[in-house]
Amino acid sequence: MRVELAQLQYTYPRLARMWSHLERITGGAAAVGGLGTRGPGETQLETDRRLVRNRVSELQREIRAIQARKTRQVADRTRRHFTVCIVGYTNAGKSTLFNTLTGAGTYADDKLFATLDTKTRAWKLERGTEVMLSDTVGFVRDLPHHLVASFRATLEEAVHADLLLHVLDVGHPHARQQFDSVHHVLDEIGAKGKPEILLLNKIDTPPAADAFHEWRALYDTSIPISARTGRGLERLCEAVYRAVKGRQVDVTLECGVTNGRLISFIESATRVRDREFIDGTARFDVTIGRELLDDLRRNKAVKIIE
Ligand SMILES: Nc1nc2c(ncn2[C@@H]2O[C@H](COP(=O)(O)OP(=O)(O)OP(=O)(O)O)[C@@H](O)[C@H]2O)c(=O)[nH]1
Ligand SMILES: [Mg+2]
Repeated sequence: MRVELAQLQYTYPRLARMWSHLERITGGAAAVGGLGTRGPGETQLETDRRLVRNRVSELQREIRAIQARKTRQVADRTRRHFTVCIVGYTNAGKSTLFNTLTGAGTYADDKLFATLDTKTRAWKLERGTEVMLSDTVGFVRDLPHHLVASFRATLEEAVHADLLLHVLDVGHPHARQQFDSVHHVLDEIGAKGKPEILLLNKIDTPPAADAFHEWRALYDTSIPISARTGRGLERLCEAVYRAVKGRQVDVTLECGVTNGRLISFIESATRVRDREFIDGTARFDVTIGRELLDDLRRNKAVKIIE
C-alpha cells in the first residue's frame, strides 16, 4: 500500500507532462478513453488527477490506521528481541546484505526504491544468538515532503531498533553526501544517536577498494565488507554479537507449573537454554534482554535467580 501511495504521489506531477507529450504526438487523440468518466469540461488530465488524488487520500487514511498497529507491533517485538536495522542510501546494497545474512530472497535490484516496505527476518549469529534483522527502504537526498510521512512509517523499525547497520557504497562518487543524508533522515525520523555500525560496502569493486581506507581512518569502528561476496561479514557478525551481549543477561526464572500464561510468555520472549519441572515448579535457564528482565521484576509470580 505504501508502495502504491509513493508511486501515485510520484506519478501525480508527472501526469501533466505525460499527457501533454501524448497530446503532442497524437494531436489530442490520446485524451480519449482514459480512466474513469470525465465530467463536463474536464480534460483527461484533470480526470486522472482527480482519480489519483482520491486514491491518495484513501490510501493515506488506511496507512494511518495501519501505522498505529505497526507501531505497537514493532514496540512489542523490540521488547522481546534484539533488533538490528539495515539503513543506508538507496542502492547502497542493503537488500543484498540482508539476503546474504539471512539467506532470504528479498528483491535486490539496481534501481531506485527496490525496497519500499520493510522486511524483517531472524538472523542467526554464532553461538545460538538470534536477532531480528530488518531491511529498510533506501534513503534519498531532499526527500519530497509529502513522501516523508510514508517513509517515516516504513522506517519505524529504525526508530525502535537496538542497533543500526549503516550500509555505504563507499566507492560512490557522492559517498560523503549520501552518508550525511542518511544521518539527516535518521535525525528527522527521531532515530538520532542510535548505536550504529558503519559498513563500507562493495569493496570487491576497485573504487570502493581504494576509498575504504580513508573512511576507516575517519571511523575506526567501521567495517569494510562486500555484501555480494560475503567478505568482511564474519567481523560484522562478531561486532553485532558483542552489541547483543552487552544488552542481554543469563538468569534463571522460576514459576508455578500451572501458570500457563507466564510459561508461554517465557518460552516466546526469552531464549530458553534449559528447562526443568520439579515438584510443581518450572525452572528456566534463559538469556533475556535487560529491559524485559526489568519488566519481569514487577511480576510477583516469577522468581528471578541471577
Ligand atoms: N559489486 C558489488 N555490488 C553490490 C554489492 N552490494 C550490492 N551491490 C549491488 O548494488 C545494487 C543495489 O543493491 P541493493 O541491495 O538492491 O541496494 P539497496 O540498498 O537495497 O537499494 P534500495 O532498496 O533501492 O534502497 C545491486 O545491483 C547489487 O547487486 C557489493 O558488495 N558489491
Ligand atoms: Mg533494497
